[in-house]
Amino acid sequence: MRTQVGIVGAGPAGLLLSHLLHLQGIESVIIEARSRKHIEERIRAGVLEQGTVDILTESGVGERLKREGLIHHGIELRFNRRGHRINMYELTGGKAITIYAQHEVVKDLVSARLAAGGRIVFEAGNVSVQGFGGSTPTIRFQSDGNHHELTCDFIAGCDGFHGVCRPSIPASALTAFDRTYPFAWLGILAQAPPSSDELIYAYHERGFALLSMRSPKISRLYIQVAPDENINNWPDDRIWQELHTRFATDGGWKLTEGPVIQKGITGMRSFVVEPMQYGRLYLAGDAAHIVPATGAKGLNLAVADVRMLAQAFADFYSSGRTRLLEQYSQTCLRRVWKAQRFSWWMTSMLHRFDTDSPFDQRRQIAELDYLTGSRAAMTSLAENYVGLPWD
Ligand code: RFL
Ligand code: PHB
Repeated sequence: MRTQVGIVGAGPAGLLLSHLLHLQGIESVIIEARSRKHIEERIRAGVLEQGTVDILTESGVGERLKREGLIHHGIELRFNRRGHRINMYELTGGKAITIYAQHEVVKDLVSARLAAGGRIVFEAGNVSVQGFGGSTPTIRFQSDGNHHELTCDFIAGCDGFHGVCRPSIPASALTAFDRTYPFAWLGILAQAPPSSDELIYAYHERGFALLSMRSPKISRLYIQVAPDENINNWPDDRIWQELHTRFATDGGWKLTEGPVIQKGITGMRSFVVEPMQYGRLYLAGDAAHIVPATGAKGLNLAVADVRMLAQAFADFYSSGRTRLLEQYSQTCLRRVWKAQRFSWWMTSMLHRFDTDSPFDQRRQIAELDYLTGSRAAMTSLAENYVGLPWD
């Protein structure tokens, strides 16, 4: 088998890259370890930056997003039992975020690729990448009980944080930057109408809590828990009780409960590998970097990477120029590090750290108090949250 760009992983990064390449007349094949059902049901992110919405729309996969996505102009920060709205729309000159689940983006992209005759190999076994240090990049995998070899001009490693592409690069060629946080998030999906029209990020002495949503009927809620927490210690009643406590206001705000339809625990980590390229292997999305979820940046960074990568491949195939490919890593990393900084800052400001002294806790409250009272500070949060301009 042969193609121009071999893509490992059918997450948002791999699927969107394949779609954008197709629009430029460039052929690709996606090799995915899991089933179509699995990737289309995996509960993950929900916040799309304005630029992410724009690229999905402009590339022709935004029809359902436009119909079903919930546009939000603001978010709320809640602390000391009071809410403070940040009007992002006004502060950024008319930018917003859209709530639309990541697995819906994945469904839209899978169906667009298949409708256009795109090739996605699902449930591929023993995927490995070779030859990218020289001129014959190859992806080997098993499918339907047979061994296959896909030769390509380039490989795009879009296989997420636990994929095979990054570890296949000689360790001496990469530098990793890593930070783990001393807490995790316990997240639920509940069949309950969202108790607020907009997202609420809450700082509380018992820990952070977040109210988000997926539709007018489904709430998505998170609480900060210990990093090694066992989900079996959290029956639904205990989760609701904790949510009521952390979101409580003096104004008597009410949290609506409903049946919990999914729950899970997610670790919080910052990670970047540099450079995001080795020979003819290009890393994109979570394969190259992950952020703690507080800034809602992971999916959006994956989209920003493949937007750049698709442009660089298009330039190479149309003109033979390699300049954009050579600059790919450097260009992406500037945005990646700004998103890392923002995600780290939101995480540090809003969570309780066991090691914090009473001084640190007073400082956190002062930071929230300053932020919600200063137009300059709110503008800084808003422009990062809706997404910084493309380079
Ligand atoms: P993905 O989505 O992990 O896709 C990688 C794909 O590669 C496949 N794969 C392999 N395929 C072949 N061979 C192998 N050896 C393979 N190993 C893995 C996997 O099966 C998978 O299909 O990476 P991608 O495309 O880079 O996308 C990144 C995003 O998924 C991620 O950054 C976000 O979900 C992070 N995130 C959020 N991001 C946001 O922008 N906004 C949010 O609101 C937000 N909330 C979240 C989040 C992540 C969360 N979790 C569960 C980690 C909330 C949560 C709870
Ligand atoms: C979500 O809706 O899953 C979500 C929203 C905002 C975040 C993280 C996750 O910061």
